[in-house]
Amino acid sequence: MPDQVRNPDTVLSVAATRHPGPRPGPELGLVPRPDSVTVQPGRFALDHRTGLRAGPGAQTAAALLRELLTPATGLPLPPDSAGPITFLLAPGEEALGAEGYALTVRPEAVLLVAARPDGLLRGVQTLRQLLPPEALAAAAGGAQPRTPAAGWSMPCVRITDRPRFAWRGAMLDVARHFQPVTYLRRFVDLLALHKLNVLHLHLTDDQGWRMPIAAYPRLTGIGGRRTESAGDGIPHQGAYTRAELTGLLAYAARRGVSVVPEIEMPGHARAALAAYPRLGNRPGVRLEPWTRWGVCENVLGVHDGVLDFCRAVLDEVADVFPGPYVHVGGDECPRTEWERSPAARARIAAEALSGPAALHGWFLGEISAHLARLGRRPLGWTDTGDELPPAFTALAWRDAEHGRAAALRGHDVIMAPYRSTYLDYPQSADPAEPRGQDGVLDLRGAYENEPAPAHWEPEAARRVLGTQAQLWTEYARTPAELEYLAFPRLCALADTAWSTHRDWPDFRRRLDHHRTRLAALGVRGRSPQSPLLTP
Ligand code: TNX
Repeated sequence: MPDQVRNPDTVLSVAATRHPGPRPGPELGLVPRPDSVTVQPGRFALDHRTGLRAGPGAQTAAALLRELLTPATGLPLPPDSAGPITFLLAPGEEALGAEGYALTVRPEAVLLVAARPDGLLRGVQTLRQLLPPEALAAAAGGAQPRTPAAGWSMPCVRITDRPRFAWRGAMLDVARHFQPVTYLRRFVDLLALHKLNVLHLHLTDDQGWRMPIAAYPRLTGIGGRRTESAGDGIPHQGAYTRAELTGLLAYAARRGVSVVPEIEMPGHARAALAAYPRLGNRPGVRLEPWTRWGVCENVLGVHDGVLDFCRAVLDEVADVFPGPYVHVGGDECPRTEWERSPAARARIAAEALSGPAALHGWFLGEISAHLARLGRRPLGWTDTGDELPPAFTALAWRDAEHGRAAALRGHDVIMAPYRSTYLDYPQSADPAEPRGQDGVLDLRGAYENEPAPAHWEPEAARRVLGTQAQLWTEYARTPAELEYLAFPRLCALADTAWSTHRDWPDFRRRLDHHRTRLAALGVRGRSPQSPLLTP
């Protein structure tokens, strides 16, 4: 039995010290960049006999490695108490944190160690990236796994790695354009490959409601369809079943990805108003789910029936989604209807509020109290940095400095500033780019996203949980369009969320290699040469 399998302490002592080490060369091209990588001579070869030993608590990671590798490589990685691949949980290795891992690949053996199961899951993704890119190709449709001419092997390395931020996410807007759950699973796989750990699902908006709520079937029945989008004349519809969502959550959990639901209130709620007009400020007026984009002036009313509705919806959301966070929107809520509504005036008087503008904070405060009763934490978009009730974790989506303001008010903050994290913006100014919002976010702009800028006060920087990409889908309709927008900019975001190290030329070199993995996965992102969808 090789040394490091018998004596993991040799590796653990390396894990305990966090140091930059030599940068990973282009031959590894790991994305995101690990903390410390040392390439060593030799390679570790795998064949159909290569066994996998999973210590106590490491079985989920072993199962994931098999689930990911066996279809593409044909390698069964049978359980074997002698290794040569060993996965171990070492809870005493506090220096590795919740998601760090230490990986040693030697010619005779591979050892992956982490303090927590999630660390092993991150290490599994590194192992995948160390194998030839063919290892990422899914053997779909019964196709035979293809073994590279040189067989399956990986370079010998010592890696110690842990993320800079705990929240590394991507938001997908399935309200504007619905995506089937089969695609959500693929998207989760792509997040996990990049060590992103949060899928934020934007489930409701003015144009569509995608989450089934048993007590309110018209939310998806009526709110889940619209007659057209921005004058295209094409009906659009879709909704998930509860079983699909539950299955997705289990699939994501096996990959160490949590799924955060977002139910928009009190603005961006016109699909709900179409389904149940009594939730609005003008109950006699029938509305359709919105067929245009932008900020809609129809918002939820502030009478008791609306709060009862929101609480019932959130009860069911909390029942389906087990995670600690529930996102309740909160952004872009015009006050126009509240200014004219007798019920809103009555609420202002009853709660002794200063006026219609104060209803927004009052409403979110009521929702926050309900989520607290459910044992959940509210997340909300912040338009200004100073409008969310205290319990909220704030997603700063406009100016990055709003994140600083929110942090100084005592909010935890997730950085989502549109200038560097909105992947619905075109990737170049070339008119051949697919249509998007006005503006450009190129790859470098995405790489320059800095979630905790150096000029911030330490107490503000400490409040930053992390950062996430936004894929709004007014213009992106299909998985192919989404992936073109997401890649390679999502790789840049993953690097900024995981690594403390900033080095654009190094990122570009790694990405050149990483593109071969994306190609093996069938991801057709933007190529460096052309704005067009590559075949
Ligand atoms: C602003 S970001 C929005 C979304 C749009 C997006 C388009 C935010 C909280 N609201 O409703 O889809 O811009 O880029």
